[in-house]
Amino acid sequence: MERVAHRTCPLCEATCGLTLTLQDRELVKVRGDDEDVFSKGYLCPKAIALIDLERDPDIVRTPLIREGEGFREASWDEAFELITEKLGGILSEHGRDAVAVYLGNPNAHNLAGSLYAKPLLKSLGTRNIYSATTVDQMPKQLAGGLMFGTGLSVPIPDVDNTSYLLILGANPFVSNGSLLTAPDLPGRLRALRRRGGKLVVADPRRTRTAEEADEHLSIVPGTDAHFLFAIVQTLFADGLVSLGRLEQHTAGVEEVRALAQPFTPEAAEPVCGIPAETIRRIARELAAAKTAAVYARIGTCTQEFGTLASWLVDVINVLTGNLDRPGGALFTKPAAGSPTTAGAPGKGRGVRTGRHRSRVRGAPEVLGELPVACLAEEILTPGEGRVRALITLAGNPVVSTPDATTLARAFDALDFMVSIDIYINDTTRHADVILPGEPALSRSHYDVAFYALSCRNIARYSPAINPVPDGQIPEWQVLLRMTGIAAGAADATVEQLDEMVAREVLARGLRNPSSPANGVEEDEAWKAVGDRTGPERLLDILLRSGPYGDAFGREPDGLSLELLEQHPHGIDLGPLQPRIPEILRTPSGMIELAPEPIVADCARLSESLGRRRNGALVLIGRRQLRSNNSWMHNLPLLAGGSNKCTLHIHPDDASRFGIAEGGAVTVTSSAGSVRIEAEVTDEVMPGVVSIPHGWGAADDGVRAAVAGGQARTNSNVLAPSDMIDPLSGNAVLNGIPVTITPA
Ligand SMILES: Nc1nc2c(c(=O)[nH]1)N[C@H]1C(S)=C(S)[C@@H](COP(=O)(O)OP(=O)(O)OC[C@H]3O[C@@H](n4cnc5c(=O)[nH]c(N)nc54)[C@H](O)[C@@H]3O)O[C@H]1N2
Ligand SMILES: Nc1nc2c(c(=O)[nH]1)N[C@H]1C(S)=C(S)[C@@H](COP(=O)(O)OP(=O)(O)OC[C@H]3O[C@@H](n4cnc5c(=O)[nH]c(N)nc54)[C@H](O)[C@@H]3O)O[C@H]1N2
Ligand code: SF4
Ligand SMILES: [Mo]
Repeated sequence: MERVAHRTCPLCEATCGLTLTLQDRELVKVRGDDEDVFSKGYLCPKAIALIDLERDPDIVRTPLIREGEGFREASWDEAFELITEKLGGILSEHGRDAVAVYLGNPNAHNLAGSLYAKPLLKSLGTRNIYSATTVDQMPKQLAGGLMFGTGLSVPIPDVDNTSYLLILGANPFVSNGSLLTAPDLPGRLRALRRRGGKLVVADPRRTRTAEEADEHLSIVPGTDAHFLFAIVQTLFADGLVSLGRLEQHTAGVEEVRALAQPFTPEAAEPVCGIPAETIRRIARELAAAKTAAVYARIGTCTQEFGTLASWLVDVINVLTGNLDRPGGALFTKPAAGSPTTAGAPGKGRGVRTGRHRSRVRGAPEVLGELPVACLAEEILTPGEGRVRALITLAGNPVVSTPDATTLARAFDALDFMVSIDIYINDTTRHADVILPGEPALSRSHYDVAFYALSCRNIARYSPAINPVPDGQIPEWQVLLRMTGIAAGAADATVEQLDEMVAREVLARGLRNPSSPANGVEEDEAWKAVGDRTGPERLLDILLRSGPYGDAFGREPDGLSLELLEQHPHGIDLGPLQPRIPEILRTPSGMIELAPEPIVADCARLSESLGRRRNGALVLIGRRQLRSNNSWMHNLPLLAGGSNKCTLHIHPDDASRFGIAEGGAVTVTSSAGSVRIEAEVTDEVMPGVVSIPHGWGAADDGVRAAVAGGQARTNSNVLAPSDMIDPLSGNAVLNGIPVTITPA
């Protein structure tokens, strides 16, 4: 029987609404949902590949247990028994910190990870928590946290209304946006230009986004902080600083003025490669524009000065009076689960780092995590406190994080490893047990993470459209079973554990002074939630106790899951509104423009002002339209064509190093060496080479027939684990010194 269902795409941060056609349970057609309140029909090629994802024969659908070099299928009971025995043994013999966890990117894209990973971490009680965040956006979260007070205090550029947008280190025409949830971002950026606005892109590559912009600035990798500081210096020197309404809410302006002094455009030019007069002009344009926003993403985070660059982005937004005003950069007010709507408005505990440190190199904890660049050494270095067991949850660190070769070796040295994952890939092939989640269409969906970062306030829920296949267990239940095991309560039922989690989330919601449900009786609220269970119950609680919530009946017109169920195309809660001072959670109740840890790191940046490029090469990455980090190369609808794992190299460098188009090249860094095919192109600037990340390269024991048939190189073999941004612990994945020779 043919049927049609509406559903939010779970594959990237854009959260497009999809209209799916199914033949019985089989997905046969994917279109953009024209009636979706947010995406209005937009979709990208990845969404079509949901068809392949549902039917990929290589996907794991039953628990697997290691047997020799391979795996055998096992029952759930057998798998959980083995985990109880092994993990329980390690926990009781060696303590909580002996078990490490790595959380991957898809956790932010599904309700199981978004709602049930936290209880698992809590019951494990380990300090060895690692995630894709420290190869991604940790610098932005830390900078926002220090300035505004929570780990999710991230200003979002008002793309739909701004008249000037400066983008650094992001390529939304390919990535579809990050820390900026805005379906059809390409269309929104074109609309910006159509209404007379200006788009400027700073990137070492002439990306598709740069090609669509009014101006492309070729910037030397890793030097965004120099460039941005020179803009700040110009704003002060030219008397262009004007905070407007934020004046009374901002501390540290004079400190920033002093810090900016050495970073004149003339001093920045030889480091960042952008002419001094261009830097001055951009500063003046930003100040003169009716409204303007600076937006930066992965290229500016995964680098040496990631936190400083991320901080300077919002320093400029503040100094030009564009923070927290329409057309500038504003804070989302999410409907569910945000720390920016928790606690008393206007003041809070703020964000501190270094509450504990990594055992081997002493790297500080940031937002509860240690840098994933430390994981291999924590496993391989003998001694008290060594990591002996690992749980990976929807992550592929052997492909996504630094020094892949050493990390793979470390995983082989573990006493026990569990991977909750749907593929046997470069990471999970090292596991002792693999536990799969259920297919995407068998789960319900709500973007808890991304509606906290969207360019409008949005709420949209998609129910599961297929039953969970026989023999599979929903991922949220897998996580609860693991939670029980970690808590030493392996016999607790999923129902008991789920009720415990839900009671706690409810109690927290009712205690929250910012919640309209603050003070509602717990019994009354529990009754209002009725007999929902699992993610639906948690989501209902979060929505009803959230800022638009119905407060469990007290505000009858407010949000609830039931209301979202009646709106399959989503509910638009309106454009972003100013939230300062209400959103601030710093101890001072002010925007901290010059937070102490950041001020302390500025010396490192000043010292680097003397650096000159001396003909050496640096490596950067790039994303490809028809792929998604490491895990969609096995889908035939996305394979082939332009989706090639090649080394981009400028013609001048190709001739300098004797490299021919299509020729094989050996690329070497301090961490390792790879062989890859060259693609000579002036899209990259001279002195810079680029390899896309996400291509797993292991041959043995991986189950991915389509991906395995493509030429591929794991670029993170080249990323040294000792290169991190010291403040955030984020790995340096862009701007890695390399040498190349024809192979
Ligand atoms: N050199 C370089 N490295 C990078 C980057 C870069 O730009 N350059 N980018 C970084 C960024 S931004 C990110 S986010 C990270 C990503 O790093 P990771 O999150 O470690 O990697 P992914 O490729 O997203 O891996 C996702 C894993 O989840 C599994 N999976 C997919 N869906 C599900 C599901 O529903 N349930 C479960 N349990 N598992 C699932 C996949 O099989 C895969 O193993 O990579 C980072 N690495
Ligand atoms: N098709 C597709 N879409 C994706 C993903 C995917 O793998 N494929 N991954 C998703 C994920 S997890 C994320 S986090 C987002 C990321 O989304 P974006 O941040 O838009 O990611 P990229 O496309 O990698 O763009 C980063 C840009 O930074 C540039 N760059 C590198 N080094 C520097 C530098 O030092 N300075 C500056 N200014 N630029 C630099 C690179 O050339 C590149 O163009 O994309 C998401 N969307
Ligand atoms: S842009 Fe992202 S959310 Fe939209 S269809 Fe493509 S993968 Fe899905
Ligand atoms: Mo990411």
